[in-house]
Amino acid sequence: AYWMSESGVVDVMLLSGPTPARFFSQYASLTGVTPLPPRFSLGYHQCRWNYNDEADVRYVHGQFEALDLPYDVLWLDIEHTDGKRYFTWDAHKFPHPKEMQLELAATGRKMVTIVDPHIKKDSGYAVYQEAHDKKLFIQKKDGAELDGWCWPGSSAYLDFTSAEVRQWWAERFAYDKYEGSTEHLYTWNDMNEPSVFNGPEVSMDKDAKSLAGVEHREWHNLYGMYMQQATWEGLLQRNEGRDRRPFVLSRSFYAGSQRWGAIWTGDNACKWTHLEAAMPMLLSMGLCGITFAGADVGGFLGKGGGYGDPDAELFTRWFQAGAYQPFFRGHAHHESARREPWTWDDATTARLREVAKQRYQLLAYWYTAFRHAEVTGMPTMRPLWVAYPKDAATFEMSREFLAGPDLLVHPIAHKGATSASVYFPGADPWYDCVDGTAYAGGREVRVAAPIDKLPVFQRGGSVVPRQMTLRRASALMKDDAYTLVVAPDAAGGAAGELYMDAGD
Ligand code: NBV
Repeated sequence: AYWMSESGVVDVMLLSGPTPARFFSQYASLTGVTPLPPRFSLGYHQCRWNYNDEADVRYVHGQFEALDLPYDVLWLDIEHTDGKRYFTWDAHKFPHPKEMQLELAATGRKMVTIVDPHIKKDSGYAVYQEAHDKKLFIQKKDGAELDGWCWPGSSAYLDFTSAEVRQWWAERFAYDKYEGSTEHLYTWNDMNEPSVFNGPEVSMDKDAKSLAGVEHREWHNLYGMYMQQATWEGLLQRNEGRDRRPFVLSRSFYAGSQRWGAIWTGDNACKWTHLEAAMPMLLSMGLCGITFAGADVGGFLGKGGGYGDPDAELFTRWFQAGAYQPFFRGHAHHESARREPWTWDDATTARLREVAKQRYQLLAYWYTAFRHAEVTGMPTMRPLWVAYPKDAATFEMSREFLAGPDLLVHPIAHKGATSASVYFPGADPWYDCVDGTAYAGGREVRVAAPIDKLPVFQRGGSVVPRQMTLRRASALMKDDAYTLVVAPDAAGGAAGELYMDAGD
């Protein structure tokens, strides 16, 4: 291997393992872990660029309610703002943002708004004017405020590498500063590479300067992480001592970003190959400590982005895969056709409901896996070799993976496929999660996978907790009973774990 650095010294650390588990805890001791996410954030997230106005939000939310489709969070993209001035609302489309959030919160739902790092240069926009007066923006080589082109037009970029700027940014999330926000509102940081449309490689000039006088080439890869950190601090601080876990999604990340929330893989496209590619991408991110990760379900770029819109088959397969990946969010480009779970036919809606139900049945299992990640650094979504490091057949395998310690998942990522060749690692049997069929370990077997079936198997020797009552949101499951599904190993034994707390 070789490394190249644009700006000086490369620090190389060798982690000695020797087991994968030891490696993860060594890496976590260097870069940190993902704190246990709020439980709602492990549910299904419904996003689109854009949900147009309050009526649209009510319609989408109402459909999930009416059709008994579980979801936890509804997302608003850039058009919800007043001219891409973040921390504001378009007064015509969203005149009553608080009431809207409270209405959704009454059924246990949360909302997320997007807050990007480019700040519109407009003296009438308080966020810009205050940051300008306090000189909190990145500078050009000559010391003048950097000017970059992004969604709002001419924009300035806060220097998130500065602790003082991060604290100032965190204060923007106070309920009296971010008007129209409530404790049910969380945050999405996009474009934080940082993305500058008219800059070199769609970013800033390499010799742009931070407030400490350090060139952009030095901190380029850190910018997104520091922004996510500042946002995270804001969501913590807004509760003034009432300890509530933040949720922040970021597009850009670095080693250590796992401490500040979730990451998604950016603008994928509506193509079978991108559904397939999500697996090695998310597995790689997990190996690098980023365990709360997901890819846009359905593929972000649809018709408008030069691709097709997902048909019922592709969307169903994607939804199945996403339901077993750590961060589960449907998202779509604004020029693509609507693709909420009811936009195909009734049979598809019923299938998608079943898939979402499986996700919600397993929320406590995911929560427990995230608790482990917090304590040990063990990723929640893992390649097979992490658990079977002596089985060479698993070393290059990314067409199937382990969701938590005990579930083997083999998403269908090929058009028209109705069966799959599943490799069952180890010496213990694996049990089909739907019908209980047992498969001996150490063999590859072709299993049926009609459109309503995602091949998922429980490891012999495990106990998996499930909550079997169908609820439309995680908050409503608080007092529901647990069903412990016991899958015996070859010697007839099984063990499992269940971590519970208040969830927030
Ligand atoms: O904010 C608009 C989009 C967003 O929906 C997407 O998820 C991001 O990755 N954003 C990129 C900017 C425009 C992309 C064409």
